[in-house]
Amino acid sequence: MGHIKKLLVANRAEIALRIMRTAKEIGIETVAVYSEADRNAPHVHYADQAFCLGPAASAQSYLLGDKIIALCLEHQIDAIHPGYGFLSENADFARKVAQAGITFVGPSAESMELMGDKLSAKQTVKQYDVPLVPGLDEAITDIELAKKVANEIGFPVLIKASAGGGGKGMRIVEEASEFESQMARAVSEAEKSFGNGAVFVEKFVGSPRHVEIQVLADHHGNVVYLFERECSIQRRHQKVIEEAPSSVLSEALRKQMGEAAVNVCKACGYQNAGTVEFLLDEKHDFYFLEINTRLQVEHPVTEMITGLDLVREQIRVAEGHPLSFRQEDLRIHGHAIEVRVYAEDPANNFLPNVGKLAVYRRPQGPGIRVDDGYEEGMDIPIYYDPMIAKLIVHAQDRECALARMIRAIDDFEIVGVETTLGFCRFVMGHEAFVSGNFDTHFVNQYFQPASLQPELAAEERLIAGTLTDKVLQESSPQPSVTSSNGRPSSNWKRNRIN
Ligand code: MV4
Repeated sequence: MGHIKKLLVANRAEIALRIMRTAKEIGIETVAVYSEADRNAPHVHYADQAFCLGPAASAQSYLLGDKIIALCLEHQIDAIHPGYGFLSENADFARKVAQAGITFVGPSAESMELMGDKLSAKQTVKQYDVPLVPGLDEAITDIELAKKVANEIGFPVLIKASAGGGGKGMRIVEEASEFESQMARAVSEAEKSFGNGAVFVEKFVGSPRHVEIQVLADHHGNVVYLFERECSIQRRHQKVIEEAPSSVLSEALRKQMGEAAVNVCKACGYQNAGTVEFLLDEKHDFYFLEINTRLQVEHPVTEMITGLDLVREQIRVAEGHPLSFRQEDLRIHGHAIEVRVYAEDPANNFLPNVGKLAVYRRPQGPGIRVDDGYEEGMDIPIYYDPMIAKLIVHAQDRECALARMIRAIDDFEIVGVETTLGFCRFVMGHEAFVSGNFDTHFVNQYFQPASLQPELAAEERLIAGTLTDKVLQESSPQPSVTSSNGRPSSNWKRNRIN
């Protein structure tokens, strides 16, 4: 706590840059850390000072908490921002940072621990009137009792690992006869993956939406919610598209969910920025799932609709300032959508497709924000998450935001690696997404690799345009490269000209 003069960002790529930009704006000196693979990365050049942590592998670089703390002590660095991933949700690291007298820009080790365990999280929030999925909030020890509960709530049920989260360690049980065998598998998986075999049982919510609430809590007991993000468009628990606000929340439901999220924070003594995840079912009943005790990848959509800088708020809270606004001061302004641009091949089961960014041109113009960590000519390293960029748009309403996102995707030129841009373009044009009528099954339900080639159909409809196109091509020949949106870039432009 106390004024921060020099901040180390224990992360890389876009989020490291994102955090350092705000730090510079508020007059804080910035320190980068990097691995040998990131020697020439933009986040290293951008910082006032930079230190190499070690070889490329995360375990030998970005995960070396003790080395990072030692650097802080040696170089008069008074705070650490962990970003997301890496050390961001490691309670032991947060504790050691605090014990070394360094400010951790995030929640306390205690609330991380309490909420990291799903059973203790459920037990913690249930006294605060937070709706929970029907089921047990204790580890199953008596299998007969667990079966009785499962029969009461009705099949299918879900067995979840208490130490799991983010979709890890879940098993669906369709009928009573499978209960024991699925339970045995769940326990052994949980022991193997987390070193903790505790599992519990919940009603299976079949077609949920994933709606999460951004919260901000200071060290003086003030907690506010910064509204919701709709994150149902995901693939194997990896979000691909996020938006704010959700097109299905009424004002009343938004307030209910927001207040439930605030109660989750109060229950665990939460401080700093956090995200409370809920499942929202078809009847629009909502259930608390977990709290993510970090700044999230998708935080920009919340920044766009609230006008706040979440990193600035995080730093101010960590310095001990009270929040400078109340719940009543907050309003939703317009609509924001984010798509994640990964170096993955959507035509090939989203396999990582790392390589050199031979061409890299960002879209520009009103209401467009690109958070990225690479430049043209750079290699995307194989060692880390293959996200290249986040493309965020903001507009007056959802329809305008959608149109703006389509324009921005079309203007984004990436050559050299396959990316998820074409997939995102497909989602933006899909009737279910456009209407807002979708859930977490969207990708499995609607996406096939063939969805990436709509220009075949478009071409037939655009016979009239072919002549114009010929003229265009003759007067200014276009290279016939395939851009990352999965379509020949010349076709892409032709479709837009017509
Ligand atoms: C569930 C569920 C259905 N019923 N719990 C996946 C991530 C983890 N945070 C919890 N998850 C789920 N929990 C009950 N009782 C369905 C999911 C789920 C899911 C949740 C949010 C976003 C995407 C998802 C994809 C598959 C399953």
